[in-house]
Amino acid sequence: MARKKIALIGAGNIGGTLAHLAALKELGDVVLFDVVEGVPQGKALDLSQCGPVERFDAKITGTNDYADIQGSDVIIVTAGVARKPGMSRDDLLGINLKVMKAVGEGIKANAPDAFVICITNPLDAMVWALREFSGLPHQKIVGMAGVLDSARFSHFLADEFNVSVKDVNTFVLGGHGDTMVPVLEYSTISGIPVSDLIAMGLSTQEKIDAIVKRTRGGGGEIVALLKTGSAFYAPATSAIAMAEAYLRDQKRILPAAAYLTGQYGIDDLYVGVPVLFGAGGVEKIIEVRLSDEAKGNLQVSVDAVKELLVACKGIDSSL
Ligand code: TXD
Repeated sequence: MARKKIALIGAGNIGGTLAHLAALKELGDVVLFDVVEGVPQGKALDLSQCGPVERFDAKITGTNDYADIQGSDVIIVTAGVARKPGMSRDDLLGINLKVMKAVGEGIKANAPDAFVICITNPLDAMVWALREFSGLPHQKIVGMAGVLDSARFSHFLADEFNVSVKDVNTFVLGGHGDTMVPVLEYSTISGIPVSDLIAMGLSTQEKIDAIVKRTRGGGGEIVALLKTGSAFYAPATSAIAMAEAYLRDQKRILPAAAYLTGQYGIDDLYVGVPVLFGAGGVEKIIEVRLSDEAKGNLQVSVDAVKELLVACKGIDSSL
């Protein structure tokens, strides 16, 4: 069987880490694409030289030419710019929307059969726009946020209860931003709901509320510490889990920004929900029962995503 091919559009912090992880896990050969000349080629060469030490079989190349992504099985998109001081959210939206247009056209022309994972922010709007520009079927393109947000939530809970992260399962739904919805009723430690653990006196509602708040601001906390960029190790790890679920037909249920057609009462929008991932891409949207509070919070999150789409349509009249 021929090796799979993974194209990474954007060879920045996340792109480089994605390439490293994909090679270590031998998911396939890797093509790093960026508009900046030299960077994808340099990173590819550096990463290739990990091979003799780690003993992985993966060809890693760097390019500035979309033709080199031809035949990709998976494409992970991190291309774009991050918000800089003095830049409004709309400025960022305008710049990254243009980037999505270029990337979407590159995918459409060269790798229309790929499974695409978008990471670029503002996530829920960018994955929607990338779908529009690429023309891909909706089940073949998703946004990565929920795996990362849930990982943050799980990490904080494992710390609070002083248990292994292996036993913690959490779900964060909704848009990727301050309005995301960590769903407590589906957050468990070895199957024990967090609410039961509170009742057992192992934590308090106040402490869990603070963890929920910290999860929502998880990205900002790291930006404030790094000062020159945003998180990249955990975002890359999260996207690789999604890519692996697709490539190895794992049938994993992971939270992701997927296209909804009425599920959760949401139509024609990309929002974070539990998704069954397999060789078909998004094989099923899982509709879990939600409390009235979670439903209300999800609605707030959906409204925030809708506002971004209105702004996108205002910027690009072809949308
Ligand atoms: O959970 C999530 N979805 C996220 C999202 C978590 C963390 C970071 N998130 C977002 O990912 C972040 O706000 C950014 O929008 C992306 C990428 O983050 P990264 O840390 O990798 O950013 P870098 O290091 O600035 O890399 C971006 C690269 C850089 O090399 C640019 O030259 C390149 O994108 N770039 C392009 N590549 C291809 N095509 C075009 N047009 C282009 N424009 C810039």
